[in-house]
Amino acid sequence: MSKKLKILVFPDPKLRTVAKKITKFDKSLEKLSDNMLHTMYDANGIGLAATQVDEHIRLVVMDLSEDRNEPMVFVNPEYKVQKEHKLVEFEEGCLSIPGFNHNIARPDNIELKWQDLKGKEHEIKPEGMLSICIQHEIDHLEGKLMVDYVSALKRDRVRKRLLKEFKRK
Ligand code: GNR
Ligand code: NI
Repeated sequence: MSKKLKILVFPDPKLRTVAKKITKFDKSLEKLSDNMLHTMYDANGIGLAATQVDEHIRLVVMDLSEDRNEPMVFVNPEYKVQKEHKLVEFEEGCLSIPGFNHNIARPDNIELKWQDLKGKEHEIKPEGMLSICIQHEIDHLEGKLMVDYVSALKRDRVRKRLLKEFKRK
């Protein structure tokens, strides 16, 4: 059975941890990705990085399907921005910053590499939501959050609100 994990909320300093590369492709990695998918579905998210559940390894789960039945797992995901690219804005949300949505500009043309749970390597040029979402998730693995793209005033406002809201929760 999979377990629901606790999602860290900004400004928890643990969200600033840089995640370590995964080198062991074992049962415990499978189990964590199952638990992360369960946690993501329960929270109605489209993606989740291990950092958000206080596991500081380079693991991301995602499901971009309408019916929420196409789980994806990315181990050690990395991307390169293509020379030919535009910045495209999209209104993003984050399970670690509840109630905060903001337009974030990201490159639309990337080359993505990752490994699966068996350690096999994959490479694609993603488009649309996959491109946006994987960049958002890789930011988490680097300790970076959506609030880092907005003004200090907005960041401070959301920080204060969430500190109050999540005090002793
Ligand atoms: O559920 C999520 N929705 C979303 C919408 C637009 C851009 C990125 C995302 S990811 C987010 C889940 C989350 O916080 N992942 O880290
Ligand atoms: Ni997020």
